Amino acid sequence: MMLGVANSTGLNMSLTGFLDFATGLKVGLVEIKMDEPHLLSALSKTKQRRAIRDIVESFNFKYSVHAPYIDINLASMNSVLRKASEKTILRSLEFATNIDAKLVVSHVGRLSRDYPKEMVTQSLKNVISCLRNLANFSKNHGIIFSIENDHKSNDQILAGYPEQLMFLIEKVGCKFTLDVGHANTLARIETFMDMLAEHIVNVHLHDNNGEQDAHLSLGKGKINFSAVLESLGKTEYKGPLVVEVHSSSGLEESVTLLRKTLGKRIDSSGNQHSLRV
Ligand SMILES: [Mn+2]
Repeated sequence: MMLGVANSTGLNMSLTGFLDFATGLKVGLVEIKMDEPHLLSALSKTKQRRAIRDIVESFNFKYSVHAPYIDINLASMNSVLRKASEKTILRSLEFATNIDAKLVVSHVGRLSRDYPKEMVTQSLKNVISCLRNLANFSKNHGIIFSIENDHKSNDQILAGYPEQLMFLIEKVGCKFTLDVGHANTLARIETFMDMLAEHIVNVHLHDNNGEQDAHLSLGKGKINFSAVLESLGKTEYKGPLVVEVHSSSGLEESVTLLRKTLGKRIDSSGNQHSLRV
């Protein structure tokens, strides 16, 4: 398993600043979350895309790409917004090919609580259509496309519970990013591994108390990470473990804690993304 970290908009760091920080943590992988305004511009401007590629290539990390999720909704009933969302994620897949990232993760989106529950069926049809296009593009470009499990929300979630994820993954033919913190707001984390182990290609780690999606440092909430990592080990998962904590001190503490917990099971060589396809 390779240890990684993800940037987040709340950190308010430049890309170079974050990659310098990750270098100090001695992790092998960085998951680039594209929602930072200076990264979003790479989706529409060639010059900016090249500048970011140059920065990324000047560091010695493996990279994965987290497609934008802010304002993005593949489940929108508004086809103009839905198509713009699909296009944004498609551009993120193109960006991944530019920086030689082999894995992209995307959120699925939600149906607003203001719609009647019956509309979930139509919303799911829309989601599946978008995700199939994105999965096909990924397949043609040698990228592993994964969807991430959602957390508890007042809106109608379509990819939160293991059954929902299984349905989408089978319909679309994509892979799964297990977000352990999100899972903890909805069901027993082990249930996700029991049902979806063969599809997991990426794992996000952060803590919470089971209610809010707080992205706390590992150990600051109620998740038993030793137990989670042991269960994950039993599934023979060998992919990235990406710390997705929303503070720089929290990222640092969490990486230290994971090193202690995992010891030799971490691949720090940075040589190869060990992903099952
Ligand atoms: Mn996540």
